[in-house]
Amino acid sequence: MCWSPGACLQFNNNYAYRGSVFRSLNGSIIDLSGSVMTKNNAHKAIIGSLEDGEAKISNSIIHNNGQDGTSRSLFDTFQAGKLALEYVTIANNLLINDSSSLIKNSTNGQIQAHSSVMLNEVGPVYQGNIANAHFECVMVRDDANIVADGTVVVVNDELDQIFVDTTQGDYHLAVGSSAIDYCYDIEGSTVDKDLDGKSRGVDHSGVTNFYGPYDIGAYEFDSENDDLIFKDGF
Ligand SMILES: [Ca+2]
Ligand SMILES: [Ca+2]
Repeated sequence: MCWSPGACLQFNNNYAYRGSVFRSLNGSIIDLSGSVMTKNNAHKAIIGSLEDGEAKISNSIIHNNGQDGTSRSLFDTFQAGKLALEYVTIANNLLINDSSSLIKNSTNGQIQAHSSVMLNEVGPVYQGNIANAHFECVMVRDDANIVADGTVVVVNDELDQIFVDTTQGDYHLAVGSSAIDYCYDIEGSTVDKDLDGKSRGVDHSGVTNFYGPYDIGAYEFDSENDDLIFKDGF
């Protein structure tokens, strides 16, 4: 548990050749919830390298990594590596070029991404065997290589239409964000609070539900407080 709502775990300014935040090897399991990962760099797999190991990441924000412009991916998997993302916000990461991807599945790894904002600034979200990856309730810039039976939506919205203020690292959802009331309750999900400890699945009366009342990414839109901020700002 975290002593206060928000980012319990911070992974900042790490560098490694491969996997600057973690490497999951030979059956090890990493479970990260409530983390913010920023300003990390690596030659390959800025955040995590899954080498016959597993990682589950939920209620977390992965932003402004790779600013030295050397990395080809945020995550790599090798052999039987497994990566599961749930309620994760990914934006503003700098990968090396169009042959980069947020997730690279080099061999036969298993990828699952649910209820997440996964904005790919260059290259696709995913590279690898499409049969081994499942994306459900995910917002992307480009859906190349993403399995067709998932609920994935391509958006062109500017960052300040989606989030409150990314220049200040604030990835709460902006008023009118397309991430609000986006998804249904994913089967098997164990996440019932957001990164601030607020309930998931709050049905905002002013927003038509896209697939359902659950917001995607690290935060559920707080209609009471976030609307007050909006009103104060005007
Ligand atoms: Ca909602
Ligand atoms: Ca609604």
